[in-house]
Amino acid sequence: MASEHKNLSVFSTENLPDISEKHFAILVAEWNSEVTDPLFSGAYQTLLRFGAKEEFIHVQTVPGSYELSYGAALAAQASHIDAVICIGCVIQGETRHNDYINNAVAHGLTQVSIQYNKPVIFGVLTPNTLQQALDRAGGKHGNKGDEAAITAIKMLGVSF
Ligand code: DLZ
Repeated sequence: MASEHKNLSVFSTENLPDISEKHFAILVAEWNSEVTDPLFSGAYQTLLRFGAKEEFIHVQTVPGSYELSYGAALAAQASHIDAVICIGCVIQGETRHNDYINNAVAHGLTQVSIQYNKPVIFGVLTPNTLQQALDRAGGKHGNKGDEAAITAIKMLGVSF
Protein backbone atom coordinates (compact mmCIF):
# COMPACT_ATOMS: atom_id res chain seq x y z
CA MET A 1 0.00 0.00 0.00
CA ALA A 2 1.42 3.36 -0.97
CA SER A 3 1.94 5.82 1.85
CA GLU A 4 3.12 9.40 2.01
CA HIS A 5 6.74 9.61 3.05
CA LYS A 6 8.53 12.68 4.37
CA ASN A 7 12.29 12.74 3.88
CA LEU A 8 13.91 12.89 7.32
CA SER A 9 17.55 12.85 6.17
CA VAL A 10 19.47 15.11 8.53
CA PHE A 11 21.59 16.36 5.65
CA SER A 12 18.72 17.73 3.63
CA THR A 13 17.59 21.18 4.69
CA GLU A 14 14.78 21.52 2.20
CA ASN A 15 11.22 22.17 3.31
CA LEU A 16 12.06 22.82 6.94
CA PRO A 17 9.15 24.02 9.08
CA ASP A 18 8.78 27.65 10.13
CA ILE A 19 10.53 28.00 13.51
CA SER A 20 10.19 31.74 13.94
CA GLU A 21 7.76 31.29 16.86
CA LYS A 22 9.40 28.18 18.35
CA HIS A 23 11.30 28.14 21.62
CA PHE A 24 14.41 26.00 21.93
CA ALA A 25 16.36 24.94 25.00
CA ILE A 26 20.03 24.16 24.48
CA LEU A 27 21.78 22.32 27.31
CA VAL A 28 25.56 22.22 27.19
CA ALA A 29 27.81 20.00 29.29
CA GLU A 30 30.88 21.74 30.71
CA TRP A 31 33.05 18.64 30.55
CA ASN A 32 35.32 18.73 27.46
CA SER A 33 34.32 22.33 26.82
CA GLU A 34 36.88 22.65 24.03
CA VAL A 35 34.50 20.33 22.16
CA THR A 36 31.11 21.29 23.60
CA ASP A 37 31.68 25.03 23.04
CA PRO A 38 31.99 24.71 19.24
CA LEU A 39 29.17 22.16 19.19
CA PHE A 40 27.00 24.68 21.00
CA SER A 41 28.00 27.50 18.65
CA GLY A 42 27.14 25.31 15.69
CA ALA A 43 23.71 24.48 17.09
CA TYR A 44 22.98 28.08 18.09
CA GLN A 45 24.04 29.61 14.80
CA THR A 46 22.14 26.97 12.82
CA LEU A 47 18.90 27.74 14.68
CA LEU A 48 19.36 31.42 13.91
CA ARG A 49 20.21 30.68 10.27
CA PHE A 50 16.95 28.79 9.82
CA GLY A 51 14.79 31.47 11.40
CA ALA A 52 14.76 31.06 15.17
CA LYS A 53 14.62 34.25 17.22
CA GLU A 54 17.61 34.87 19.47
CA GLU A 55 15.35 35.61 22.45
CA PHE A 56 13.58 32.26 21.94
CA ILE A 57 16.80 30.24 22.36
CA HIS A 58 17.27 29.40 26.03
CA VAL A 59 20.76 28.22 26.98
CA GLN A 60 21.79 26.42 30.15
CA THR A 61 25.02 24.66 31.09
CA VAL A 62 25.20 21.48 33.17
CA PRO A 63 28.38 20.06 34.74
CA GLY A 64 28.68 16.84 32.73
CA SER A 65 26.85 14.84 30.11
CA TYR A 66 25.32 12.68 32.80
CA GLU A 67 23.38 15.73 34.01
CA LEU A 68 21.86 16.35 30.57
CA SER A 69 18.92 14.06 31.32
CA TYR A 70 17.82 16.02 34.37
CA GLY A 71 18.38 19.32 32.59
CA ALA A 72 16.39 18.07 29.63
CA ALA A 73 13.53 17.02 31.90
CA LEU A 74 13.40 20.50 33.44
CA ALA A 75 13.42 22.10 29.99
CA ALA A 76 10.89 19.72 28.45
CA GLN A 77 8.38 20.20 31.25
CA ALA A 78 8.45 23.98 30.74
CA SER A 79 5.33 24.65 28.68
CA HIS A 80 6.93 27.30 26.45
CA ILE A 81 9.79 25.06 25.27
CA ASP A 82 9.14 23.31 21.94
CA ALA A 83 12.37 21.35 21.53
CA VAL A 84 15.44 20.51 23.59
CA ILE A 85 18.97 20.13 22.21
CA CYS A 86 21.51 18.40 24.45
CA ILE A 87 25.20 18.94 23.78
CA GLY A 88 27.94 16.84 25.38
CA CYS A 89 31.14 14.94 24.73
CA VAL A 90 32.13 11.76 26.54
CA ILE A 91 35.64 10.65 25.63
CA GLN A 92 36.67 7.05 26.20
CA GLY A 93 39.06 6.69 29.15
CA GLU A 94 40.94 3.86 30.80
CA THR A 95 37.82 2.64 32.57
CA ARG A 96 34.29 2.01 31.32
CA HIS A 97 32.89 5.24 32.75
CA ASN A 98 32.11 6.42 29.24
CA ASP A 99 29.89 3.41 28.56
CA TYR A 100 27.90 4.04 31.71
CA ILE A 101 27.51 7.75 31.02
CA ASN A 102 26.66 7.28 27.34
CA ASN A 103 24.09 4.60 28.02
CA ALA A 104 22.52 6.56 30.85
CA VAL A 105 22.27 9.74 28.78
CA ALA A 106 20.92 8.01 25.67
CA HIS A 107 18.31 6.21 27.74
CA GLY A 108 17.52 9.29 29.84
CA LEU A 109 16.99 11.59 26.88
CA THR A 110 14.77 9.05 25.14
CA GLN A 111 12.65 8.80 28.25
CA VAL A 112 12.34 12.56 28.60
CA SER A 113 11.32 12.92 24.97
CA ILE A 114 8.59 10.31 25.29
CA GLN A 115 7.39 11.45 28.70
CA TYR A 116 6.99 15.09 27.67
CA ASN A 117 6.10 14.45 24.04
CA LYS A 118 8.73 16.86 22.73
CA PRO A 119 11.83 16.46 20.57
CA VAL A 120 14.91 15.95 22.74
CA ILE A 121 18.02 15.78 20.61
CA PHE A 122 21.07 13.67 21.45
CA GLY A 123 23.91 15.98 20.49
CA VAL A 124 26.46 14.00 22.48
CA LEU A 125 29.73 12.90 20.91
CA THR A 126 31.05 9.52 22.09
CA PRO A 127 34.58 9.41 20.59
CA ASN A 128 37.60 7.32 21.47
CA THR A 129 39.94 10.33 21.38
CA LEU A 130 39.85 14.09 21.75
CA GLN A 131 40.97 14.44 18.12
CA GLN A 132 37.97 12.42 16.91
CA ALA A 133 35.77 14.78 18.90
CA LEU A 134 37.41 17.92 17.49
CA ASP A 135 37.05 16.51 13.99
CA ARG A 136 33.28 16.50 14.59
CA ALA A 137 33.06 19.85 16.36
CA GLY A 138 33.91 22.09 13.44
CA GLY A 139 36.77 19.99 12.07
CA LYS A 140 37.13 17.72 9.07
CA HIS A 141 33.88 15.86 9.75
CA GLY A 142 31.81 19.01 10.13
CA ASN A 143 29.97 20.13 13.21
CA LYS A 144 27.53 17.73 14.85
CA GLY A 145 26.03 20.69 16.72
CA ASP A 146 24.70 21.96 13.37
CA GLU A 147 23.17 18.55 12.75
CA ALA A 148 21.61 18.48 16.21
CA ALA A 149 19.89 21.80 15.50
CA ILE A 150 18.66 20.67 12.09
CA THR A 151 17.36 17.47 13.67
CA ALA A 152 15.41 19.50 16.23
CA ILE A 153 13.93 21.69 13.49
CA LYS A 154 12.95 18.65 11.43
CA MET A 155 11.29 16.99 14.38
CA LEU A 156 9.12 20.07 14.88
CA GLY A 157 7.77 19.39 11.42
CA VAL A 158 6.85 15.77 12.16
CA SER A 159 3.14 15.24 12.67
CA PHE A 160 0.46 12.71 11.92
C1 DLZ B 1 33.11 11.90 35.52
C2 DLZ B 1 33.15 12.19 34.07
C3 DLZ B 1 34.15 11.65 33.26
C4 DLZ B 1 35.21 10.75 33.80
N1 DLZ B 1 34.21 11.90 31.93
C5 DLZ B 1 33.27 12.70 31.39
C6 DLZ B 1 33.29 13.00 30.00
O1 DLZ B 1 34.17 12.56 29.24
N2 DLZ B 1 32.32 13.80 29.50
C7 DLZ B 1 31.32 14.32 30.29
O2 DLZ B 1 30.45 15.03 29.76
N3 DLZ B 1 31.29 14.07 31.61
C8 DLZ B 1 32.23 13.29 32.17
N4 DLZ B 1 32.20 13.03 33.52
C9 DLZ B 1 31.21 13.75 34.36
C10 DLZ B 1 29.82 13.08 34.40
O3 DLZ B 1 29.10 13.35 33.21
C11 DLZ B 1 29.03 13.66 35.60
O4 DLZ B 1 29.07 15.05 35.56
C12 DLZ B 1 29.58 13.20 36.94
O5 DLZ B 1 29.67 11.79 36.99
C13 DLZ B 1 28.67 13.68 38.10
O6 DLZ B 1 27.35 13.12 37.98
